[in-house]
Amino acid sequence: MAMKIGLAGYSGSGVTTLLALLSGDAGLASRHGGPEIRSISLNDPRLEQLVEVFDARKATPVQVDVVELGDLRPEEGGGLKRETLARAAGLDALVLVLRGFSVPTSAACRPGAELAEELQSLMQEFAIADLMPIENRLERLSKEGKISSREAQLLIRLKEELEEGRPIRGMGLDKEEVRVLSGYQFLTLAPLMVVANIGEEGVSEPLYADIDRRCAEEGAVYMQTAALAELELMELPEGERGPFLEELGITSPTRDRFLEGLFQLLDLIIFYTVSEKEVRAWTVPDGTPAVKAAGKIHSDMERGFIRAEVISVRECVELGSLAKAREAGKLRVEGKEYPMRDGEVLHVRFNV
Ligand SMILES: Nc1nc2c(ncn2[C@@H]2O[C@H](COP(=O)(O)OP(=O)(O)O)[C@@H](O)[C@H]2O)c(=O)[nH]1
Ligand SMILES: [Mg+2]
Repeated sequence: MAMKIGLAGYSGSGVTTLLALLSGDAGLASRHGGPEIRSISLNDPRLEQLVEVFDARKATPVQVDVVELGDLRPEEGGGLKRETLARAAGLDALVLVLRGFSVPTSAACRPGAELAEELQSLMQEFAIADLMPIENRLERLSKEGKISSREAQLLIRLKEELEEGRPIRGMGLDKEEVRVLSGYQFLTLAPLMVVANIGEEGVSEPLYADIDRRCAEEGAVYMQTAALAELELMELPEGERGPFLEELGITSPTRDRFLEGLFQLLDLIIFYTVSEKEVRAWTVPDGTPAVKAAGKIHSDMERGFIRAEVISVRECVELGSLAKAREAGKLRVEGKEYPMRDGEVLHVRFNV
């Protein structure tokens, strides 16, 4: 299953422009329909190398589904709107887009002036949206005389936190508590990335320090983009973009930095499976036991796991095949608990 990332921000902050840039679908930016979803795949030189070495017929990169959440205003009396909740179901991370560029129609707006305030205000809205279903549920539980139940007691703790404007994610809930809450789709529980859409003007050092510090406090990954300008450059042939990107201070494309940021936020690594039929990239949290990584490929592989054969992509490319790697004694044999690291080829021996 592809990762699912939610994109949200105040209207006019550049959410759709960012999605257009991330997906390479420039036409999206001028469409003004409802919220959209795009699947984007990771540029992955290691995958390309493996495809070449194995002469594979198919290459499957890491895919990320990016969903615009759309309208964030709470439904009267009950949390986020039904459509918004549906789009937010099962998010792996939440990305907030802040408007840091000036608009000609509002003279009062200084570029990047209030990034930290805008973040604060967005988080406040999410906190309110998360509060509403809690209040409704607590009312029900109280009427039913279940206010001392574990669920009610947990909800009361969440309520106190949210009323202070603090996100649930910072509460250090344990796995069991998170499981109890999984039906609610709380947005302040999702890992957070912040994208400041700062436009061509850039952002001053003190403002940068301010928003950077706020994000660090929230455990959020922070990045900057000039979404519209970079999108306009997409019209140029790839080879001609360099100097213009440099002028904008863009060292690597937003799309790449966005995905890097996500990987950092979710502590993910990539491992690969290889055959002539298909070379494929998979993501798991850093240090995931080999048997769980195997389960990601197929549940039978987890159930009937015998051992893992592991080699780094670099060595695998050098040696040219798994058979040769085995001959050269470079294919390591590892057990169930072996912690997977970034950039390894995994071959699972299993029996069901
Ligand atoms: N100057 C400037 N305008 C931008 C930038 N990003 C988006 N815009 C413009 O801001 C307006 C709103 O953008 P849009 O992506 O539709 O915002 P959304 O409402 O958050 O989806 C559009 O007219 C965009 O062209 C930017 O980086 N600089
Ligand atoms: Mg939009």
